[in-house]
Amino acid sequence: LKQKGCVIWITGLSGSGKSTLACALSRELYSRGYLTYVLDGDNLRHGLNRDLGFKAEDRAENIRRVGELAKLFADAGVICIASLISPYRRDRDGCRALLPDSTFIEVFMNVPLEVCEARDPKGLYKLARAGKIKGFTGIDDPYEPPLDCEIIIEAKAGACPSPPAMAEQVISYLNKN
Ligand code: GGZ
Repeated sequence: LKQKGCVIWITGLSGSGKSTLACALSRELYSRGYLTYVLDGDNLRHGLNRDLGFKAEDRAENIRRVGELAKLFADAGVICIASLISPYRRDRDGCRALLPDSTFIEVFMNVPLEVCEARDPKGLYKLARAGKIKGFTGIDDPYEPPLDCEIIIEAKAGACPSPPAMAEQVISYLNKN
């Protein structure tokens, strides 16, 4: 392998584009000859983490497990792309602490709630507003934005970067660092 393993940790609200970025990034890196693997929160919740719900302790355990898993991939030399809401700073910092310096790259999807809610790809915000889902991040559950992350993807209503543009922003960071 001509690459060094690392973890690219994508955090942000539901509907902020985490999975879209993870997928675009993985494809683009693959086409450039890099080995990647995507760990997606929503997918893992159907298998490895299917015993977990959405209260704070469960989210913490979800993030902890995925952090440990991501570390194993990075140890094996893979560029591991993890996309989870990971709403608590403490939990994200716990994952960072598992990895050698500069091999944990935190990417914040800085997308206003209004934009995520307008997208509402799975209709979950609508259900949360109607009180049919309780403890939905951004509605009646907290999201703590990173204070000091490596990359911020900015989007606003009417100004959202395309998936390839988001991927390029991450790749240019990786190339520089
Ligand atoms: C947040 C929820 C909830 C609640 C179900 N809060 O956008 P999605 O649908 O496809 O992805 C979200 C996913 C969140 O899983 P994570 O493992 O990323 O969450 S965390 O990091 O906070 O542990 C969303 C769906 O599950 N979903 N209920 N109450 N998102």
